[in-house]
Amino acid sequence: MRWRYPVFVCLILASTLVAAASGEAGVSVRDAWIRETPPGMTMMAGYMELRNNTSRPQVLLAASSSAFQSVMIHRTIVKDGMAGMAHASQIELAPSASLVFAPGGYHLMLMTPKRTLRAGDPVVINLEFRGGLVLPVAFEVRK
Ligand SMILES: [Cu+2]
Repeated sequence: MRWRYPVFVCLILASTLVAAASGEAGVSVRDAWIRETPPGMTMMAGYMELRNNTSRPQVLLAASSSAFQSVMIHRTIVKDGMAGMAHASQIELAPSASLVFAPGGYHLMLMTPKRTLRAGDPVVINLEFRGGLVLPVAFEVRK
């Protein structure tokens, strides 16, 4: 099990780099996680807190990840007592505003994982903003 240590150090370095990159980009992400599902499930959900550190609006247009066949931005909506999900084509973050993606609200719908993801696994999801900014964010799978 000696090989585990260098791998672990690399992961810490990788997440530090991702954090540094998001600071420069003007949009930062905190508490990014994916809810673990039983193996074989074709859909998972990702959550995070987005913050716009700039003085202009930032618009999230799309997300993608090599770990999933596709990623969509969704919002859970309750209508007539029934919960459903709607695709959000874009999300505008006002200057200095934060937005929380959480169960029951906005989430990243992660379709068809390419491998089984277990608690503790790191997954990178790229957030794509208007203007061409692409922010790679390290999500952690949690129970
Ligand atoms: Cu959804």
